Amino acid sequence: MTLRLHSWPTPNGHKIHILLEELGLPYELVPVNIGAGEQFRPEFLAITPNHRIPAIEDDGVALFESGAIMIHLCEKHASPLLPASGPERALCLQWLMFQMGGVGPMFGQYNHFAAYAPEKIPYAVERYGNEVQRLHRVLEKRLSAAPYLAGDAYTIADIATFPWIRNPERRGIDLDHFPAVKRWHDAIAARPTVARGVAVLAENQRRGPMTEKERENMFGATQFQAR
Ligand SMILES: N[C@@H](CCC(=O)N[C@@H](CS)C(=O)NCC(=O)O)C(=O)O
Repeated sequence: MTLRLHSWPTPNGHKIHILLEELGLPYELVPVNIGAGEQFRPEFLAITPNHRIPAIEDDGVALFESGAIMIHLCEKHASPLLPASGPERALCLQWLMFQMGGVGPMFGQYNHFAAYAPEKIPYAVERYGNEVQRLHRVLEKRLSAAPYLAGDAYTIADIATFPWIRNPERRGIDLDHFPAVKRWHDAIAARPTVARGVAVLAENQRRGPMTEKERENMFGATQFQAR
């Protein structure tokens, strides 16, 4: 049965678009327009009660959370993008969790308060802006010591983190101040598989200010309705 991927062109979606290109796996793409509220459709809620992309259906298994999806796909296809054992695997999972628990949520909150919040709350912008800077410094330290996050090899830890480092200007980051992160970013961006991954659904990428309807779906009562 063909793998089905429910996704949209956001950093969390791009992780899986890139991984599937790296694995060379065919898949059926089901776009979920999160600005239009398609994440609340019953058929999507049946796959993920968390109503967020990405999610997959694979051989009768429905999975959400991009990190779990990446681990599942690499284990199923015996991919070295998740080292099979030993310290390489532990380090890969460590940096994957650093992305899932740190980079993603903190950068997301920064975007929200800097770009989308209806009122400017300086404390929130400053707090998450500081976290964005701090997390870049952690990455800089690691990538000054090793070519990739888990060590010598490119892994899903890099794939998960890369989409959050693209477009650094959106987070007030100048990668010239983080030369090791820049070297790592440029090496990953040059991979044809990555270029193909970030091109998936690119024509739907949101540009310009949010409409009232998008704002309502993402941040309003619709988002927080009990389901
Ligand atoms: N921890 C989740 C985060 C997923 C997530 O936040 N997805 C966003 C797009 S990047 C989404 O679907 N948002 C829809 C909404 O907030 O309703 C993962 O890594 O899969």
